[in-house]
Amino acid sequence: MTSIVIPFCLEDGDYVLSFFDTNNNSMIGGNYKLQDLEGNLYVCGGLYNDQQISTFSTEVFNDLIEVTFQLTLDTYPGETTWAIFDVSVSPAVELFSGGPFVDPDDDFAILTYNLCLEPGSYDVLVNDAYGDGITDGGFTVTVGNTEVVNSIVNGTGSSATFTVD
Ligand SMILES: [Ca+2]
Ligand SMILES: [Ca+2]
Repeated sequence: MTSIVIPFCLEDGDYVLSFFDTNNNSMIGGNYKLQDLEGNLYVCGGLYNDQQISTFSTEVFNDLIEVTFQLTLDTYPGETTWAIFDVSVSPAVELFSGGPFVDPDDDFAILTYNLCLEPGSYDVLVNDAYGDGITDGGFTVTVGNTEVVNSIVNGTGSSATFTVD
């Protein structure tokens, strides 16, 4: 994996940062962040479909926490789909989703997705279309440096709730 750092100066103001993905499958394993010299985050992300457009102001720090979702597949990746929901609001809002994956290309793949979330409560749901779970697979969620979810996937699917603060 290659990391690229692009330093630049901005006048105070409002800006838009856009990322596009021509394959419609986001940055699997990758991420981006825009921060100042003190490490304050303005924008971060990495998980999206065809594009991710973020607005930010140089005068307001966004309250964002880096979160990693990791999914381990088995030899039937075509059965697996997943989604992450914001459950701080009612009704819950689906933020991100993925799958089904490609058999056999994604057999036993370990997929890492980096996302940035505001403080709140979130649900992660991993479904299995055949109804027999993911053999020796599962998922984890890490908030900052702390693993807050480590789950197998049983039957038609498993879910877990986690808090970002
Ligand atoms: Ca297979
Ligand atoms: Ca299965």
